[in-house]
Amino acid sequence: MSQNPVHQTELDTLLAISSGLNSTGGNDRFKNIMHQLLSDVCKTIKQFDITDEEFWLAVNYLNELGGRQEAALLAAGLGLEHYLDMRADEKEAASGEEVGTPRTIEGPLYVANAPLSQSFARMDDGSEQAETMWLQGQVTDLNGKPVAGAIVDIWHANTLGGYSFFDQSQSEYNLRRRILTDENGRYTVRSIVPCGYGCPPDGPTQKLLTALGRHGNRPAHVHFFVSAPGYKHLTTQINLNGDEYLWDDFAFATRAELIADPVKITDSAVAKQRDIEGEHTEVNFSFTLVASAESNEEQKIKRLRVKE
Ligand code: MBD
Ligand code: FE
Repeated sequence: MSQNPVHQTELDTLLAISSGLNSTGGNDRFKNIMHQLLSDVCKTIKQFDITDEEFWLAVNYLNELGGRQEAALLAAGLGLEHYLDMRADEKEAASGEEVGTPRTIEGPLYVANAPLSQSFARMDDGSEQAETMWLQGQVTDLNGKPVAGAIVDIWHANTLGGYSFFDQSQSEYNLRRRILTDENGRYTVRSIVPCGYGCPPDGPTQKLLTALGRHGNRPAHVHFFVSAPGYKHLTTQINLNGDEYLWDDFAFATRAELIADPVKITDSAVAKQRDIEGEHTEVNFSFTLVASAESNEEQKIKRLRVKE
């Protein structure tokens, strides 16, 4: 089928003007990106013969997404945040640099400036009837040398899969702490075993996922930022082994190297030593950091974050 050259020229002209290519001001990179994006959207409209109704449904969906502050949640759910990790991994592999603990997505639920403590912290406010989690590990470099004074910034959900701040029913900074590693590079926290997260069932992200025949669940996980002067910033998570969604995460964040095996501690002497009432769950996870070549690698990527 031959396309009408007149109409093609008309669309080309429209897209060039609408993306600012014919204007003097503005940002060139942004113009070129918008031009590609608009071309792709028009191509899709044509290919699927998108109706006016479908088009306005999509436009109003964007309003709904913004209204519920779920754009970053959808970016995770569509695998786009994971795609950024894939690209970062690829670049690292191509450069031949040594790698430490693998990265995985930050997700949309971080809150900056959680309480900072030395070596140890209790993360939960004691308000929930939950299994106690004793989480500990070491931060080392590629040679196994301990990194003292690293900041391990930890955040996770409660037993309902909710995160403090976003879940207004929780106390401020509940299940969010920053720990400075001790002289042996070690960190320890007492917390509660988290449950997996599920997208708000009445929200726009879940609505889109449902239309794709997908669920919006994540396995039980704990988020980490690990940073220290002279080392590349690490954004990662661990998954607790045994969760039904372990390899079916709607946000694609699971990696084999990031699975931790929860251990049931029944020895009352150990519990007493930790000042824990009875049986509890221990989780061990250690991190390997890579030395940074440039100081900007020591910081987490720039992104709008709560309380930052
Ligand atoms: C989460 O807890 C999360 O970590 C991600 C990536 C998306 C939604 C909820
Ligand atoms: Fe999470």
